[in-house]
Amino acid sequence: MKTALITGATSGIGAACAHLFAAQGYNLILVARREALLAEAAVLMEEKYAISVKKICADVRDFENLSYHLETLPSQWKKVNVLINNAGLSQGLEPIHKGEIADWDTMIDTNIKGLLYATKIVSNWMVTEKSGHIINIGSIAGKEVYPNGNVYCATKHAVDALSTSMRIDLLTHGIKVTAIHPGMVETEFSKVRFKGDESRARKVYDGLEPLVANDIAEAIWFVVSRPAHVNINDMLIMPTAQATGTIINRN
Ligand code: NDP
Ligand code: 8X3
Repeated sequence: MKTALITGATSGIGAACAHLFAAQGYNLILVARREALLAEAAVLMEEKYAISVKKICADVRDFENLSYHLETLPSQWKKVNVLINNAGLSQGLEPIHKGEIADWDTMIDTNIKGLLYATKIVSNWMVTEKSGHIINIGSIAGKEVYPNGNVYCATKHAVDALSTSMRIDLLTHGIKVTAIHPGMVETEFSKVRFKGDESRARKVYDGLEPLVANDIAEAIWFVVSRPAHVNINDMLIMPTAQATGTIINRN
């Protein structure tokens, strides 16, 4: 049986990937901070799909803790076939001179450093196995910048750059690296960006049909299920109603 490690598995794109990979018979290592949601997902998936789940209740920003949890897994769990670096968030949407330092730190620490921490640990295991596939969740915000997106866009541009770097560094180790860049996906993303302001979050999707998390999970599954000699480097996936980060056809 194959194993996928998914960061940010308690909601949105990560949760949808967990379901889809479980349905394909993968055992799962699920990483996130909300313990109750992790436990609920693990029970549901083990019962529904007859697979095994390891829950890692950890913050990807804390390398020591993440490393402790992952490195103390039984050795059979370290044969990870697919790493989905999905944990990430935006905090705030303000012009640069009004941005909150705490928000910037959270985004940089989660979206860049957290992704690097999980990659450092798991890519070492993949190098030992001489195989593996790393999927990094970037964004349209990693391909272009939009007003007030500043630091979030910068973190996703970093994910784009790191994906290419990883592909180069891991080339001779038989490890594939793919960056998936979604446009607007209706998840908890906007609620988190606007710090629980649900009505502001809902307005983001007013008058258009956004992507849903499963659209992205299905694209990831397509990427992962290609033959061994095929790698999809990069995928930009948008709602039909969204042409660029800012040009949106609203009813
Ligand atoms: P959600 O808010 O629905 O999910 C984010 C997930 O990340 C949650 O499971 C959350 O779990 C986890 N997470 C956040 N911070 C941490 C942390 N420090 N440590 C561990 N886990 C963490 O958002 P999405 O599903 O939309 O976002 C997933 C990824 O997709 C992100 O990288 C985001 O930037 C990217 N993206 C989203 C788009 C969108 O429009 N929604 C578009 C383009 C990219 P918990 O709180 O339990 O830790
Ligand atoms: C999330 C998509 O355009 O809201 O990465 O930044 S966007």
